Amino acid sequence: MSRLAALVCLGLLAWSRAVAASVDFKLVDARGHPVPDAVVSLVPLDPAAPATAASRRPVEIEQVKQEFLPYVTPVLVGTTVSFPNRDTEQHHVYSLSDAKKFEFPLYKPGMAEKVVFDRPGVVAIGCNVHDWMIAYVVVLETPLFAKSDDDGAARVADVPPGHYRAEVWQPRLDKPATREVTIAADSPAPLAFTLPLKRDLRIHRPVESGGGYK
Ligand SMILES: [Cu+2]
Repeated sequence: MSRLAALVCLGLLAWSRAVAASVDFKLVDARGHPVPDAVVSLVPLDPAAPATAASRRPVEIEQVKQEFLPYVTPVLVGTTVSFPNRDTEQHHVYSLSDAKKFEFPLYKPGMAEKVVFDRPGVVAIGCNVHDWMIAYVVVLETPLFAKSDDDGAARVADVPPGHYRAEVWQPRLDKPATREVTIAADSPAPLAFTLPLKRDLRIHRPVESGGGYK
């Protein structure tokens, strides 16, 4: 590549970074309470959507105090997830989901099997020994995603301007909430969603067991 071409490429790269926007999501339930553990994503609708840096860095879902941590993990399709057992006892980790079926029977402390999530979809993971243990891996085809925090806030960074379908997935939604949005180069207004959540059907564990969740 000539020096001039290289300079032009660098210039274009800097320009595309400069015009990329951060898109904030603000999620509440029907009573106005913030919704954590939701996966938000932006699916490009333009025919020639600009390529974005894909994030396939390795991800962990550990077992600690007879819980999976984290509860919800969004990943780009093709990501490897390891499942380290950092507990003092054996688990039996499994998924029956279409997007990825797997099973680690007799899963002893110190083991750390890996799974490549190579198909899009939601994968529910359980433990045959401890019925309350549950985790979700949300496998996405777009690298533009984030997970909401305790304030119901999620930020997707480095979004090239364009036309997108904004999607929100949460374990207590019957189906993802979606909306078409146009992202401009300047700071867009936050995308506010009111989510019709179902009851939380997770099994609540006694506090003295040391586990549980809010
Ligand atoms: Cu278990």
